[in-house]
Amino acid sequence: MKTAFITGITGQDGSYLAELLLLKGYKVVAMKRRTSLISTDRVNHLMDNKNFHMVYGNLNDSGCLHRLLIEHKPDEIYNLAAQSHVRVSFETPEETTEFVAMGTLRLLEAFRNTCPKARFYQASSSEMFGDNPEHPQRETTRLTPASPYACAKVYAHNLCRNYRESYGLHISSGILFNHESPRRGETFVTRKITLAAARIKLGLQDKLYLGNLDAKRDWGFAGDYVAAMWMMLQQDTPDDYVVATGETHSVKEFLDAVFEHAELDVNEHVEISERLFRPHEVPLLLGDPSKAEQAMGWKPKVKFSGLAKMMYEADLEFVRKESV
Ligand code: NAP
Ligand code: F7E
Repeated sequence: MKTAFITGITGQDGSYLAELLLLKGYKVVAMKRRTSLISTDRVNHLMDNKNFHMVYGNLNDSGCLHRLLIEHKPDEIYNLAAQSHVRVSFETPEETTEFVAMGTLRLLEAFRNTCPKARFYQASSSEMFGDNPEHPQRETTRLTPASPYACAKVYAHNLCRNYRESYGLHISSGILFNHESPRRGETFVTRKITLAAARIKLGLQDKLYLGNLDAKRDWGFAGDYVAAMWMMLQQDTPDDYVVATGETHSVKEFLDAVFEHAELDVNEHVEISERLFRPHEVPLLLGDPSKAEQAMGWKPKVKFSGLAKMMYEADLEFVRKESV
């Protein structure tokens, strides 16, 4: 039985990845940090699985990371933990850098010193392309990060390549474009829209405040994207891959798709708030996933309108249950 070690288990991707690995027969050792409120909603359904082991840890704590890797001897390490909100990274740049950049360095050192035969996945991001107008963006596109979050991800991405080349380690970075799901954090724009639409539909909310509606993103489904993470670690040779749908849509298009499906009027319920604009916007992300498709046979199954409907329907159900 293979053992996988996952950081960021309480997040969106951690939960889908753990499900996938358990189905594939892995033992999953999942690291969570201590929080004052219980944060395991996304993985509570896995707690009874005898192959799922939750352990406390933090990317801030080198000693703890070393101890966990020595104790559990993983075959695969998935580094998903991060302060992952771009706008928040402008408000907490030091904390974001500490977790995203230094946290990755600490985990890489623990990996190199304790279990160098393991395989390592790094959660890199399309935000690293920042405001580079060149598109579609691929593995070779120049990185011009436009936020503290993206700068920290570029550091971690470069460090992973450096450790791979310097020490011959099996490290792959997935440059994942935005991926969403009913488990997406409620402050990311897609989930904010689907949750608000559901609440408006059920008469529990009237207004939805949004920022820049013109930004364009390449949105896919998180369930499809965690499969690409696993595939990367099954390759004989480690490498970096763009994971995307190859389609881009504006925030306005996502809003319209959801409100149309919900039979709601955008003009009646949506207002623009300057407060929600960012100091520096990433105007357009569009990925070219052809390398992932050719090398690993990876293809997204869910596309834009299917994703919008899936998220809205799930939120309608969620809000109904919540309001009983
Ligand atoms: P998410 O939902 O925000 O989850 C982040 C996870 O990291 C949470 O479990 C969080 O724990 C944990 N975490 C934060 N700081 C930590 C620390 N110091 N020590 C240990 N754990 C810590 O993010 P996601 O959407 O699943 O994304 C997963 C990874 O992919 C992240 O690295 C993100 O930056 C990257 N990424 C995401 C996307 C996307 O579109 N979703 C695209 C590209 C890359 P708490 O629950 O305690 O906060
Ligand atoms: O913003 C605009 C906002 O916060 C998308 C993270 O997972 O994907 C995510 O980062 C767009 C931006 O995601 C609101 O200005 C308008 O242009 O959903 P988001 P993000 O910043 O693209 C990347 C790949 C990651 O790596 C990150 O970890 O939507 N927007 N109005 C808004 N955004 C938010 N959050 N809230 C609004 O009200």
